Amino acid sequence: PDLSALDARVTVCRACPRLVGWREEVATTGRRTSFADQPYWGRPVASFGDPEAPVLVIGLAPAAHGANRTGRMFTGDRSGDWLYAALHRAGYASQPSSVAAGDGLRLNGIRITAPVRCAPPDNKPTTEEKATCAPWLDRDLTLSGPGLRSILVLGSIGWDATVRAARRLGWGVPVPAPRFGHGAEAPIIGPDGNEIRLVGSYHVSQQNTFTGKLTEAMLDAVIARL
Ligand code: DU
Ligand code: SF4
Repeated sequence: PDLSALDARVTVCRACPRLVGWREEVATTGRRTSFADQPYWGRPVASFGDPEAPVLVIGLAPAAHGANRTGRMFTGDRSGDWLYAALHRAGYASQPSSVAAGDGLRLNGIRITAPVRCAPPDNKPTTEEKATCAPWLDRDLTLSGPGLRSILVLGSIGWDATVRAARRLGWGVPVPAPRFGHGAEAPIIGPDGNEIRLVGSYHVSQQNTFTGKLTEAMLDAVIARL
């Protein structure tokens, strides 16, 4: 599927006034001292990885000083350190770290996207912002859907967004809607009648990894199910 046109379009979206203001403020006057000598991306973040991937990872939204700085999903922050290390252990990532868009990292068999493409204040998009960004996820899923075998969703916001998107696209979603939890699993029937395994994981944010709510072993175990 040709995801490059979608990626190009999403990166110039300005549909959410509050998020446009925030992503640009962080990128100009709000830069972290440790990154003060770097340009910040400050725009919506495209999906990243293998365009033919049978496995999709769906997070939440770019981090203000992570992907909003580097321009690549989960790149340049602690969440990404966790995620890419795990993807490397599982053989999906060519290297264990993801520090900058030009670091040579390649993903094989996996692609990463998010239901909200701009960094939100406090990592909390509003209901309206989630709805405004939903068509980008729909398009992403439409293009990758026929070849999809599984989707790893990090956190409940991504889970609900994915379930709703699948419904809108007319994919087969169990009723009642499957509920999020770490290790939750639900079968979804994709556009070609392909069964897509939806797998939930606690998000790789520091809130979960620092406190031990999400351990490396727990993350490896859900990735092994993809
Ligand atoms: O130009 P390209 O080789 O199609 O790569 C575009 C983009 O996607 C680049 O950042 C590498 C990444 N990518 C990947 O991670 N894994 C693939 O199998 C193909 C592309
Ligand atoms: Fe556009 Fe999504 Fe960013 Fe809103 S969050 S401005 S819809 S890319």
